[in-house]
Amino acid sequence: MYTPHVRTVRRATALPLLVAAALAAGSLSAAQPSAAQPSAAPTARAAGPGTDYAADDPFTADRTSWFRQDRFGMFIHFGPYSNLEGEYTRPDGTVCRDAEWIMRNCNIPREEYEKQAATFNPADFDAKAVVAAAKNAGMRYIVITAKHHDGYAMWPTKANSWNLHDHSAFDKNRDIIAELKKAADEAGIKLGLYYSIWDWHDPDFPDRATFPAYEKRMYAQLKELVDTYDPALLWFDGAWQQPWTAEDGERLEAYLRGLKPDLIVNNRVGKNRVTDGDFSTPEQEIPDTSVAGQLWESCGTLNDHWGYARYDDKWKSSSELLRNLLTTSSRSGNYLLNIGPDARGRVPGPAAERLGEMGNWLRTADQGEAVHGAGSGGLVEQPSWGTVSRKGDKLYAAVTQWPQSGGSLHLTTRTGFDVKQARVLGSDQSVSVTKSGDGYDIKPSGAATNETATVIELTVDPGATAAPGSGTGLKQEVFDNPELSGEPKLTRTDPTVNHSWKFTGSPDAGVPSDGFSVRWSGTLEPRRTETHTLSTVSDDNVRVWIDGKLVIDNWKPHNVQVDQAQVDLTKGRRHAIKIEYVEQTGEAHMKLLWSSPGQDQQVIPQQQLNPN
Ligand code: FHN
Repeated sequence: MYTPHVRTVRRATALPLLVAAALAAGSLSAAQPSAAQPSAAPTARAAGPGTDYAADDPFTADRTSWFRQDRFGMFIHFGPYSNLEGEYTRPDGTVCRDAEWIMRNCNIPREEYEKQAATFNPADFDAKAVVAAAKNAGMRYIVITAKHHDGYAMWPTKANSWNLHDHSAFDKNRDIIAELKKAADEAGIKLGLYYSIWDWHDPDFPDRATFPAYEKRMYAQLKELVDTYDPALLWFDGAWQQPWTAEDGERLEAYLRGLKPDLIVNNRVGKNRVTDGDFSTPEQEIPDTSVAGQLWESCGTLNDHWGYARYDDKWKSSSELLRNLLTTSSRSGNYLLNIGPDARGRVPGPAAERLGEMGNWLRTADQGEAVHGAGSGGLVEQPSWGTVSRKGDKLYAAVTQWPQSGGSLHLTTRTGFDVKQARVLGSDQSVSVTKSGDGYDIKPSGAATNETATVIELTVDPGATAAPGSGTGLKQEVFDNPELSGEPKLTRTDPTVNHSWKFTGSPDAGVPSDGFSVRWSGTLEPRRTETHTLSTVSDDNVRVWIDGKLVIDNWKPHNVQVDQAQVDLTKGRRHAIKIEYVEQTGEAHMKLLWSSPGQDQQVIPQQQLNPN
């Protein structure tokens, strides 16, 4: 159950008071938003000192397990922009091209855009077929645009009449989000909903003075979506736009987690930072390494557009798309690959073709094991000839540059481990693995099995990993001043250093939300003898000592920042650790994570920490 660690009576999850009242009174009309709506800001009751919004560690929480295992999802951009199929002919006869941004980038007058939207009739949208295409591709979750920037709701919202039910030529007895939810549930596919905070259509959006009226309707719509469709994930967008602020994001995220504690939310609920939501959202790119401090998902298009554009034939090959998927998995990331249905709701043929080819490759010889449930191949350096992901005692080397006959592939190891067995998936050729220099040489005896990537499965013994410890946490001293001075306001054992006090919270009800400091001390007990990467996620000052040596020193006020240090730790040994942290003003965050070649990134767990 998500509840911020509230040590005060007030709760961070209260619906903004005015919104709650409006919803209760049913005063959210289906009519177009009008200035007549109460414009008072819907302000959530401040959670106040003692609130901690970090409910769990997304790297290990049951709540995020499906997301961390599934790895591959379908993005669907579908809305009234699809009705134009990427082109708008201006009154002067010139043609303007865009997809989901067509209203804005082609300067279509509001009335004209509304007029064309009234003809939108995706009668051929077939939720079962879309879900089947996703499942057949090896996709395990779907995220569809419930509302994009044009503000048009793809479900029968009561917040206004700018939606597929009230403003289209579509069958008023149908609800495509409900159809998709039903089909996804039946197929065992998770459903996520995309929601743009930025709204071009709602007159109250852009101006901070009227924004509260928009925000009230937004909260109401989001409650509709959660209550009606029970989405596993909310994919926010458009939050980069003013007047949306990090504080707005804090309130919204707390509200949603109160509505649905197991919900997964992306970082665009706030301002795209490592402390916003559960995962980072690189777009049309794949980060060079795992993202420090947060889960991540790279989203991309099949051609050059998110929404349907009839002329866009720049379809990426299934090989390129599969290599993107293998790369994201090898870095513990997810890949959210987009389709844009046409005006009738049909999946474009070239899109369906590529998804089918991707699914075929993943099913062939169980090559999908290199993706589903797999993650960083941390035991080795990522090679130039392909990617390496890991799943338990298996390493999956997806080779895109097969060696010449008699040649070998070199893997540089990052830690000591043995290779017990090696085989090429889909081939009975022999594979020899020999120790060589800083790692292993892998020599396959036959040819590559396909053009995309040939997968060599290595069964490894990842070396000695100690059993989980019996730690209780670190000694925590909290000071109600920003100098760590005087007697601590309170001293206790902190199970983990995993805190997001944000703007309104603090370590205790008796400690103000600004101007406090914390010292943690004790010992850290690694489970593997390796060079560990320690990561702090902090706002403001942070310093970390290991065995008396200062290894992280960011001792100045700063916005949310990740700092890292490489430290050699020995299994079974208790290394002294001390952390000092200061919250000056504004947001407050302090998290301590670790990773190593044999340890995936996580908040350092309680059982590996001791107060002395
Ligand atoms: O502006 C949107 C864009 O239309 C599309 O929805 C992408 C997909 O993530 N997000 C925004 C651009 O970053």
